[in-house]
Amino acid sequence: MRRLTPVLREDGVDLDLISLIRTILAACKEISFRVSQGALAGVLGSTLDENIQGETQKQLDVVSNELFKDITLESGFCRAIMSEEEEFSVPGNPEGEYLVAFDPLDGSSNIDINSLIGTIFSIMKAPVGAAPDDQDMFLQPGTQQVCAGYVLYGPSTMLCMTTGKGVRMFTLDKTHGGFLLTEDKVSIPPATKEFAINMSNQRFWETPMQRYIDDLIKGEEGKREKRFNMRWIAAMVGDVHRLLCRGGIFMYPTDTKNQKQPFKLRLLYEANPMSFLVEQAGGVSSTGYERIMSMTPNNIHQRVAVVMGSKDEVETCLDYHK
Ligand code: AFP
Repeated sequence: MRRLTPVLREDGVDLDLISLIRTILAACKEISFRVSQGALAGVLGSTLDENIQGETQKQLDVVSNELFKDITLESGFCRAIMSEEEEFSVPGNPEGEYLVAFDPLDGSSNIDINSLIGTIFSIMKAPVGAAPDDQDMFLQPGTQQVCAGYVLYGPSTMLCMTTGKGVRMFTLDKTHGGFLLTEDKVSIPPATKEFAINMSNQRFWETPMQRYIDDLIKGEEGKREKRFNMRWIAAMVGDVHRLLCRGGIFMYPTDTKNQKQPFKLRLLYEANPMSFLVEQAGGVSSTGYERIMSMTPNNIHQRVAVVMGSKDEVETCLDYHK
């Protein structure tokens, strides 16, 4: 592992952070290649194991996790990393400046049907003097993220990223292997007529969410006086990509389907990075009751309720929760 001292460019940009982001993109390009090979790479289907979340692991989940983990740790820029697929954080270089939390392959149920999936990542600074095996380093609010993004493996492979100065999208040019800037200033329209929620859970939601969705479904005949459309990709990365492109509201609210687990989405490597992107693009992100990025996590695999997207629509939804 190489010795790291932060090197700042004249404009204050940390060159180590740029190198770390490049490393992450190298891992994602490799995952993109495996994903595009599908059955030819022999990585479809499930393993015999469950991950720490108690969910069946797909072979591609495991392959992507190993690739992402090995490449980021090998770079030497990370004090530690943590992943949806790992029970504990994994120590890295004691002199590494950064922490990376990631979901190597979000939307696992889409793998075998050749539908949208992606890698989500969040980068934070490692606290000064903290040991690489100190897992509590990761328990920082989302406001401490220095970079967040995702790589979407769709008809084209796209990177969407923020370092806190707006959101940019890039498209992977497979002819020369680079991510080319294709959207310089992503901006979510404040109003929308599109919502995304798993309607099959309706009877398990809290009353405010039931009432809000009822009013959307009533369309022009209800108090909202306009017709709404619904979309559900079953991969947060795909649903959030859509709202970053054309607006919308995405929700995975509290439910009583499983009494032991009232929330579905993970704070550190799903909700926080997506909230950073959404807020940087002019949207709003909340649990329904509080700003997601202000929450101090109490464990590395903590789950939260999520309501995010177009500002006016999310605020309307939050009014139902007051
Ligand atoms: P994985 O992280 O296991 O791939 O799950 C994906 C996800 O957490 C999120 O990306 C989706 O929005 C959500 O699950 C879909 O959940 P449903 O099973 O309720 O459609």
